[in-house]
Amino acid sequence: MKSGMNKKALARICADEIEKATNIVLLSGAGMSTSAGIPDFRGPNGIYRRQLGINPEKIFDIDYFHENPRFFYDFHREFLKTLKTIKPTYAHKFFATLEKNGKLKGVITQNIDSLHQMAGNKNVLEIHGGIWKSYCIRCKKTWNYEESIALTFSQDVPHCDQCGGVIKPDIVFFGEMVKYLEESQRLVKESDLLFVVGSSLVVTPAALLPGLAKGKIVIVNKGEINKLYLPRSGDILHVEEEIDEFFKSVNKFLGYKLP
Ligand code: CNA
Repeated sequence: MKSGMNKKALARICADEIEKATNIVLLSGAGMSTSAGIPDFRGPNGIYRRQLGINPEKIFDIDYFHENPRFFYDFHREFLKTLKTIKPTYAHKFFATLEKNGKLKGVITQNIDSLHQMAGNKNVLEIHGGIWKSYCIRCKKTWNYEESIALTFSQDVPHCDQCGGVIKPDIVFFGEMVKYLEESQRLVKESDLLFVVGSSLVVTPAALLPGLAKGKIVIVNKGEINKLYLPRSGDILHVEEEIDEFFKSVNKFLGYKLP
């Protein structure tokens, strides 16, 4: 695993790899959105560092949701309010531009903030679900985005009008199955350049995906990452830089016009 070079040298290597590649895939994590104003989990200002009285890891714990859904909904309302005010980051726009130029085949995201779609990416696999719909955990009735938002802000804990069950957004909690796993695995296997951006690589099965890559892997993450599942013999470049700043440097060599 190469690293330790200066930012400009790393950016040059990265730009060269992008120029050579024809099948780029991005695996993104919460670090990709921190500069937009959404805290991550494990970074220095992450949600896991908050003093909430209850272990913050329980916010997305399915067993705890069944026990105390209000804890999640108090957090979720704040998250939805934040989403109304934010915009895609430089890095989101950079990867949307790579897709527009036929270089990037898809984004596999662990994020639920929809910033990739806002930036213009079309092929986005939200493996941890998203905020687009919600459903009753008892009778499985579903509500679309607008209905879900209205319910979330009109009731402390939204309940089903059909059976009285608790409503849950279609976000994958710890203890639930991820979505689009086979499609994600296929994308990674077929890629000739995999970017892993803003992820601590702690959460599985997302963290297992880079292990399937046959081409080069570029990890851009400032802060500790879990290297346990990374391929031992793979061609991996680890860039420990601030994400937006790094991709600005990369684009100095490529010259893409960003939206
Ligand atoms: P994580 O475990 O919080 O890791 C994020 C990593 O990014 C950390 O190592 C940080 O140090 C690093 N980082 C943060 N900001 C920057 C930056 N500007 N430049 C460089 N590095 C930075 O997050 P993962 O995505 O690995 O964990 C998976 C969880 C987080 C998924 O289940 C997500 O749903 C969940 N999550 C998503 C969001 C979102 O949708 N934006 C927000 C918070 C958590």
